[in-house]
Amino acid sequence: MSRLILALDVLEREKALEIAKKTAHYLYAIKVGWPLVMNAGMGIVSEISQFSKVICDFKVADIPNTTRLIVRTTKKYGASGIIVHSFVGRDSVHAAVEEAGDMDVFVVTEMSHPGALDFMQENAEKMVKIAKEEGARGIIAPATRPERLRKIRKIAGDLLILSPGVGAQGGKARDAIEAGADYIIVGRSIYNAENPEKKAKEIMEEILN
Ligand code: OMP
Repeated sequence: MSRLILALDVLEREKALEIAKKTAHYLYAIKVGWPLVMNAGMGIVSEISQFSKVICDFKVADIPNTTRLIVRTTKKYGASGIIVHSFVGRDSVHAAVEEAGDMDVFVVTEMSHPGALDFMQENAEKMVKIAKEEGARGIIAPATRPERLRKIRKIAGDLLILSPGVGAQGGKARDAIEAGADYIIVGRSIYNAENPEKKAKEIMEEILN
């Protein structure tokens, strides 16, 4: 099975559907976030869900009640997973997992961009602990810092690790897999490629085993 997740951060519904349909058979899932949903509406989640798992990257960072409402709505549109922040605290992650039921919850830990060093890195291990103890399905951890990924893998237990930052942000898919990532998240390198289908196939094969 593929270990590649496409971050479908394009702004037009038609383009999104075209790329999604051409690449889906090389992917584990398609990640849809604010850029696409704000332009195409939540209906795009249901449309893509007809032929692929959809993980909604809403990076929810709110009080438990608002978190519940967002998670419930995301589920209603057919998503198979949702990404939430953990820096807001354990109670919000707890609410997300409880409300999600059989939908997967992925918790952001240390992010892939340089700004993650300002606040997130020093708290990453606490965030992993919260994700684990609250029963999340997995976490997000950086492909741009394989040494951090390795450390996070050691404490993550059964949590799946989804790792963004490959390609446009400088990370290497193979390095992230070797450091313990279960799935690689790739956006621009695929959707901006001249042939997104070919690019998805290449990366899928690179991280197959
Ligand atoms: P590219 O940099 O274009 O490959 O896209 C990466 C995707 O992963 C984007 O959708 C980001 O919003 C997302 N992402 C990160 O890049 N870094 C993180 O730490 C977390 C995420 C995420 O939660 O998916």
